[in-house]
Amino acid sequence: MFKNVIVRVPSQSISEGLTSANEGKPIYSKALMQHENYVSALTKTGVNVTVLEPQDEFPDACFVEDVALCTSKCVIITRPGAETRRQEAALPDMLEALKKFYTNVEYITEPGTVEAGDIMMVGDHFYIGLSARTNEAGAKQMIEILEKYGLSGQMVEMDEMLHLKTGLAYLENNNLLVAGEFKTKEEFADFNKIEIDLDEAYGANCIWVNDYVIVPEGYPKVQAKIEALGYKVLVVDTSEFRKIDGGLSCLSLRF
Ligand code: CIR
Repeated sequence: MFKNVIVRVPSQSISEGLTSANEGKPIYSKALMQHENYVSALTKTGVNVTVLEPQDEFPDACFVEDVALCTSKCVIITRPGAETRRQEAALPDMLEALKKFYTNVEYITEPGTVEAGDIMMVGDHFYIGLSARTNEAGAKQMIEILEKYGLSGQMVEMDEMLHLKTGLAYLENNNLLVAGEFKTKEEFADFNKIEIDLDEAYGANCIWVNDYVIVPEGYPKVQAKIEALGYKVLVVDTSEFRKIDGGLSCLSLRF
């Protein structure tokens, strides 16, 4: 079960966020409303939500998932691979918030780069995607830190997606949503795989929070598959975050 969540309110500069999508710029007022709805959905799952202030200097800073890996034993502050995002991991309000919950604070250091959107937690084991943002040096450091605390990790090669969790979501009870390149990966062969069709691939970025699954609005096939597994579903519109390659998981740290 998760007790705590940290989010950051989007800033007006969100229109300048990094993107590979061709869907136009996020509309700030809409992004703010969608973020509020996201926080309301999280609150329904019973977690305490810490809400950090927007950071206009960092257009992608609302995607807090990338700057830290929160485990049951320690928090690991990452070193984002995207240069425009690197300093997000050092923002004082984030460090202060994390230190309220964690006494063990570790750091990824140069030449390592990691964005924690590339890391999927399954119990005490962590799958680490090697992406354009997370390199092998960073993944190695991450695994060493995890092992120091009795946890474990393994690397996963990736070719297509921005982040590992762009195309994977672990819903507990061995259930794993898989899209695109992850459908055939050997590493995930023993999971109960729920395959997501290409036309709803974005919908694979759901989050499990305390027996609820939060699903993005507009992906009816994904939603139906999750409901069929017996989960309580909460739906949140993420259209403005999608325009800059962001989704439900990226918008929070859950621990
Ligand atoms: C970026 O390119 O870094 C942001 N525009 C989107 C980050 C999404 N984060 C995630 O998937 N964990």
